[in-house]
Amino acid sequence: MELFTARVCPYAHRTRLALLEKGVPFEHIEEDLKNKSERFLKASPYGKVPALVHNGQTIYESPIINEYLDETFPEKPLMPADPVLRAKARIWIHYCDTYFTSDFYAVIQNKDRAKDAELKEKLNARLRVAEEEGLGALSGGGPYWLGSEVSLVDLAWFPFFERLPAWTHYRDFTIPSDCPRIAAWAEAMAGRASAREVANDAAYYIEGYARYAA
Ligand SMILES: N[C@@H](CCC(=O)N[C@@H](CS)C(=O)NCC(=O)O)C(=O)O
Repeated sequence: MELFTARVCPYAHRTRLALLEKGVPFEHIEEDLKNKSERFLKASPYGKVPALVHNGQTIYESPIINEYLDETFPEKPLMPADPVLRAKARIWIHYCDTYFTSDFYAVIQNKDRAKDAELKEKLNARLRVAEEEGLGALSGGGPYWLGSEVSLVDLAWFPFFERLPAWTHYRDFTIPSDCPRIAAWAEAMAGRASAREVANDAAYYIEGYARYAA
């Protein structure tokens, strides 16, 4: 199994986390996204990481790769067995990709300082929904999104929180104080062996996002 990935990419981190959590061995291919290899472009029709090659098949798009891995390697499941909970898990992964990420990147990419407060408040509102309707409804005693077991929901969200030091550095953005469940969740996730293995330090992200934030 080959995984095309990039250290900077939160979506690629999702798949590295899933493979590590499941204990599935893989060949890690670090791709230079500014100078993409022929091999990568053959495996990734959109030219994006992550892309997985397994048994001669190419699978791409991080939520789809992660579900493929969970179904192909059913030991240590990362999705709940109950269909309703599976649907809820997908709803929160979809919320992350459809609503949260666009407002998250809008904060760091904004060039008009007069709009910073408004954009940060929009992002806070997204997080409050996740706090109440996501973790509040599903995590019980936690510490993970769906309770005591880590799931693909956690792996979908956490890579953005690992990058938070850059948002704090450039935009003074932190997890709002009325989202204590998210704060505790992010801490629990950061402590997992998988997260520690893929982690980059704050300085790496601060430098990496400088161009976005300028
Ligand atoms: N929806 C995709 C997003 C992946 C993505 O945006 N990857 C970025 C890096 S973070 C990429 O490969 N960009 C290269 C390019 O667009 O040329 C997923 O979930 O896998």
